Amino acid sequence: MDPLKELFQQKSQELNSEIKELLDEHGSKKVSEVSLKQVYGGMRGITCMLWEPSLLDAEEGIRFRGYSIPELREKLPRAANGKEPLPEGLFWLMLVGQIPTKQQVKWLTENWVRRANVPEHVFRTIDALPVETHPMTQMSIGVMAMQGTSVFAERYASGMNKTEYWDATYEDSMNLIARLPRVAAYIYRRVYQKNDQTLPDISLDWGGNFAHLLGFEDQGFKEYMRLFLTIHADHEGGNASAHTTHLVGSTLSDPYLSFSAATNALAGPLHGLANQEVIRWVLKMVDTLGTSKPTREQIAEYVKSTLNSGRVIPGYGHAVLRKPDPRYMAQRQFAEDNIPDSDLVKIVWKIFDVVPPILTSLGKVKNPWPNVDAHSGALLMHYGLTQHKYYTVLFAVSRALGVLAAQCWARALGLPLERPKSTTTKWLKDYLEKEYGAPVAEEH
Ligand code: HAX
Repeated sequence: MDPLKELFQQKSQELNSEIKELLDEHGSKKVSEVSLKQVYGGMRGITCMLWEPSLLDAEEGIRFRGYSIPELREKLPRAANGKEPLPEGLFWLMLVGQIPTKQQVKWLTENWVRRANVPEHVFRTIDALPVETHPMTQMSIGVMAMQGTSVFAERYASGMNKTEYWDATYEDSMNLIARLPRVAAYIYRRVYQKNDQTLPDISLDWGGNFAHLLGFEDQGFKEYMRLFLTIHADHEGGNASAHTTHLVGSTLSDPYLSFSAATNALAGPLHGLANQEVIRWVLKMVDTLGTSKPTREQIAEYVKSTLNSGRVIPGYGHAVLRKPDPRYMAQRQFAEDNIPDSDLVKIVWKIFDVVPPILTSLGKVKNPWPNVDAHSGALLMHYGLTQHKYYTVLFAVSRALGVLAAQCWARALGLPLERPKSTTTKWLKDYLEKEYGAPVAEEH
């Protein structure tokens, strides 16, 4: 058994016993209650799912196994001469709850290199799509095309014992994560580089090699990719891509099926597609205003015209966060340190000055602050990755780390099929009347 798998098995056996005791002793105690507003309001704030890799606090932002993003940038192993964390280290941390040593991360990088071979038919499947198909659709289909290689599906078909589900899920997760940069970069070069494909550089780490496969050898871009792939990896379990992975996986669909579904959730403009939408919106602003150095007043007018046309300001707001997103702040710091003179980056910073008071003045926006997607586009543009329809694919590659670590845990803990209760407005009205004697409106 490989060292990470062995450690995971040990940790999961420990947590399994802990959970058993917890449930035996406290199983019927309440941790959350549900209001009518939450039933109609997208289930915000209902604590009802287990997700071990990370936890989100509305004020403070995300913590991965207890570590904040600034702490991860400090503590996780880095590439030689690099300053940013290696995403491999974060995967290790999310899976087993321990910051890995440099040697452990080296082992993981090398292990993923060995698993990275993508079957040829996956590329032919992608090739069958019109080249103008959105890159996220190509990504989702590329992941699905690998499903025939699922260890979980194969072992399940031959009668796997349920105590071994975690092992097969671990194998699939490791293989899928290892292969993703190749599939994602294939799509990029197919769509934007006249299908001029390149080979992996097996001397590089996972993020560095992804940059190389995309065609970027600049060290600054490689460092940004490592940071990007680390900070987008997980945001606890309730966000749409994570929850989708969990829901689909809870039917014992294998990691390829559930992660492909997650990419479809990520492709929505209120979720991961927001990184594409932000840069489109900023570029349109520059175009409309006719200047690459707009004033705050000009930006404010543009923001108001977007709102007046019934659209959201992309990159702002969040379902849980109530402060500027630390993932935004980490990218801002990276830009301050590395590319403080970029016009686009300066616009992104000015937007941060302008948008929150305007959103607050609407009186309904719960979080007026920037989220992770507000900054990435300006950095990617600076390094020459200008094809914004591709940006969400980068997010997807990163998101695999968190959601697949969580799926390993779901299998190891034997989490059941997810099946919350839904209801109807009629049932709710009857219930309110019965329980509270509340007068309710007549049916229309
Ligand atoms: N611009 C304009 N209006 C906004 C807004 C924004 N950025 N954010 C929220 N609002 C509006 C909502 O549309 C809603 O209006 P209605 O009542 O008229 O429907 C109202 O404010 C209350 O919404 P909320 O409770 O503050 O926010 P939600 O939890 O419903 O939604 C969203 C959270 C992220 C979807 C929302 O803030 C939004 O649409 N933001 C812009 C899109 C975006 O940046 N998405 C990426 C989020 C981070 C992420 O998942 N990245 O992958």
